[in-house]
Amino acid sequence: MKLNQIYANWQKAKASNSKEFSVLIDPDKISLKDVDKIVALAEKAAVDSFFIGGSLVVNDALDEIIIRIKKQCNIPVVLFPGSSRQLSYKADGLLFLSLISGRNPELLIGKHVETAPFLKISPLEIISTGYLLIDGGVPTSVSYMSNTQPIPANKDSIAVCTAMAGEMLGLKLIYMDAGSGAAKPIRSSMIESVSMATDIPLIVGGGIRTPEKARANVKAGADIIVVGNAIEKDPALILELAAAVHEG
Ligand code: 1GP
Repeated sequence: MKLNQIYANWQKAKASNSKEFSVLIDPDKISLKDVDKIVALAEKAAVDSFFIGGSLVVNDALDEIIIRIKKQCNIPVVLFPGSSRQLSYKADGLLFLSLISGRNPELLIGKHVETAPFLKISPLEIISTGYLLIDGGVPTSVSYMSNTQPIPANKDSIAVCTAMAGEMLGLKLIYMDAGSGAAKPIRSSMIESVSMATDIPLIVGGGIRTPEKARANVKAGADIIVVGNAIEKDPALILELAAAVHEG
């Protein structure tokens, strides 16, 4: 288990109010050729990290994709696992997600107990993360697969109390997600309320398609913006999205 390098950088970035942009790669939706294209654009755009994961991940390309990325650049690769089987020692870190918006004990602690011995001996940096699923207007794979209800999009106070509880429990990050391909990304007012109520880094993703929304999110207090779907459709968007986030 590696100690604290990725997380320390996120804390440092938060302290200096510099905003980060992360590209989400779903191993089920990308070919190795597309990986090359995305890595080249990510280097050009000074992308801060890659998140790798998906709700299912039915193919076995996880290791191969990470090796391919790492051969071409030094951008950190962080696992964002949709299930406890999405584990690769080739990555740099892993978001150890607790689905605190839901009430499914398996995703609050059960899977963590099962995977703890493997993670303990792994070379990965393990980053405990309070994961909040927010209603994005359409039923998402995450809510179906996790058998949990998302927090209603307009209930800022529920998101705030959930994030505060996560921080008090000692989780190191909050990840607010409307789910991949959400029709409606998370509203800025909810991001602002959660950001004001907590001191740990705040990741926001789900349905972000434009530089304007990415910029609005960082202005509202998000520290790291994650985009997957829109980049799968148009990889060149990486440049505009990263610039919008970095300008903050
Ligand atoms: C999903 O937050 C991520 O878990 C990114 O969402 O694919 O909609 O950008 P998109």
